[in-house]
Amino acid sequence: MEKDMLIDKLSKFSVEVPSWGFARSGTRFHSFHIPGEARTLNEKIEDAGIVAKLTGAVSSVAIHIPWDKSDDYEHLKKMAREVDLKIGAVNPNLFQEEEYLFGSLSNSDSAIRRKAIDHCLECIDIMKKTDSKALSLWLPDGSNYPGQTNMVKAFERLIESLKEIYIAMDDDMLLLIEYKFFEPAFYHTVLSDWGTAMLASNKLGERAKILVDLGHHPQGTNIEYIVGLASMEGKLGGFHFNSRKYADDDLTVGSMNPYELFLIFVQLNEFFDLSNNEVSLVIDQSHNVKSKIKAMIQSVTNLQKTYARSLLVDYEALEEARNGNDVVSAEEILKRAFESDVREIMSDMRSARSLPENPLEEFSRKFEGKLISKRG
Ligand SMILES: [Mn+2]
Repeated sequence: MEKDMLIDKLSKFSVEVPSWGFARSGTRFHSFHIPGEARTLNEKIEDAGIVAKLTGAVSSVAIHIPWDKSDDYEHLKKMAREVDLKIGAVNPNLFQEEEYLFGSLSNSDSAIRRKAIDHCLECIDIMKKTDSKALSLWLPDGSNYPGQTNMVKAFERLIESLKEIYIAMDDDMLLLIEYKFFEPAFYHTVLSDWGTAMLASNKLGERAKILVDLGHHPQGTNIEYIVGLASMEGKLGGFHFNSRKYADDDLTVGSMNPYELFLIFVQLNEFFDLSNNEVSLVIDQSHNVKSKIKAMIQSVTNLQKTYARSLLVDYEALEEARNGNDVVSAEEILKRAFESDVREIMSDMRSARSLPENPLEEFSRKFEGKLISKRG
């Protein structure tokens, strides 16, 4: 690809950041205070705005209800607009109420299913008020012991619940169905893998698609293959980008497995123009030990660099090598792009757009001290 075109595509590339990535969060053990972290919804939007301003590659911020519930969504939209952001996906929270001990949308108790459905309907109402176009659903439902739940009936109850939610959505809204193979349930999870998520989305309709979270698969899963097949079916709705070594670690994007991330981008480029926002690319991470904003800047810039490297792949030559069963050439074509130094391209893209040369340093210099002294 010509350098000008590469810079143009990289300039248009943007991702969505999660409001929850800026606030206190942690593991099941303890949530530690990180100096300068956001305490309110306003501060989360402010922080997303800082990452957007420094990287030039954030278009929207995802919210979680009820964590980000507001009594004035016009004000929320306005706050986002002031930092050049839109409200992205609305995420219902179906895992923090006492009643959900034995599940939410798939619970055998119809009154509890009703409560969970109503919560999702409330989220759709918030989407209408904030111009959000995606309801991003992750379901904790499952069981811990064999025999505890009739697994097939639980899936059927989930579909019945989802149908009511799907019908309530506008024609230009998407339902993104996330899956995860275990946790919080340890024996079975209702939406455990891309097969169950795809089955659910097929039963609902075209506006229901699957969402791939990089931390939600068993070790060794070939995620890029899932991405390819879901794309082929027109069912790839979006991503939750993060990184992991063991399970759902929610680490900074690209920190553990940069080659896997690159291969996912290569697969995406074969179906989409990512500079055109054709797929919802959302970061989903939470940090115990890093500055929240710095971690987010790292993730955004790692995604930009990975995207740049993936554009350097010679896709025609790759296809030719594949067709000729030239295994070594095919692999070398990928490796050559992956090992490319994209610092100069990044630097040219930033200077063309008057962005800081080093977003992390700029944050330390201009923002970090002020935020810590204001927020503690
Ligand atoms: Mn996720």
